Amino acid sequence: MGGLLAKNELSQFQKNKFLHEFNTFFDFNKDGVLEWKDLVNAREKICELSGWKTGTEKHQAIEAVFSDLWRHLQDDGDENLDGRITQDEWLAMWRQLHFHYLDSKKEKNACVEEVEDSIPRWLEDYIKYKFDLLDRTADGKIDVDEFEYVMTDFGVSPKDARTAFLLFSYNNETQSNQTTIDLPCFRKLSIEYFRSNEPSQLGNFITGRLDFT
Ligand SMILES: [Ca+2]
Ligand SMILES: [Ca+2]
Ligand SMILES: [Ca+2]
Repeated sequence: MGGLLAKNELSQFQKNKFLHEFNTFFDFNKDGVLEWKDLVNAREKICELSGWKTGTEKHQAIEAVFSDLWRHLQDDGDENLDGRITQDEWLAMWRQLHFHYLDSKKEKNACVEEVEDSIPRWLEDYIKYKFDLLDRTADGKIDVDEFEYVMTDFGVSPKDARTAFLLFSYNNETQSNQTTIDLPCFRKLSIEYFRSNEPSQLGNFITGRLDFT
């Protein structure tokens, strides 16, 4: 029985990916806890990077995205309701999603494609937000220069960012031009990042880090 539970648990490899996401893209003041002010800092940094001034349509749109994101994170992640999401609470939230995913797969008559494609609303919005953040020219595609530009701003080395992009855009069958990534492809790779326990999967490189083992 213990063996069965352990089999379903998040692996260290998966935990490393979730913690990397937490530390790089959420916990802005690097104090190990996620709070509303981290999201405000992230939001303002992005507005500054993009030249979106307070009161403009773009600024208001991203305010709404971040408010929604925080509400969902609190609902799903803040177990003791103190307005702070610790790393343990963060991992517990992903563990719940992981268990839910494994349960759905076991359900009778489960449609495999639907299960693989199903993620919570907030994660859907978050992936879209990240895509928009990376797509600096707003043409619906991410290229290697855009990826490097944004990732280095989040502390990734230019070399790692470029290598990661070349890896995850490699052999991308959904694109005619293999040097760019569109939203459906980015979404698929992101789901792989949040779900896969297989180090060779291309989605693992979507945050610009090359090794989580
Ligand atoms: Ca923090
Ligand atoms: Ca908490
Ligand atoms: Ca672009």
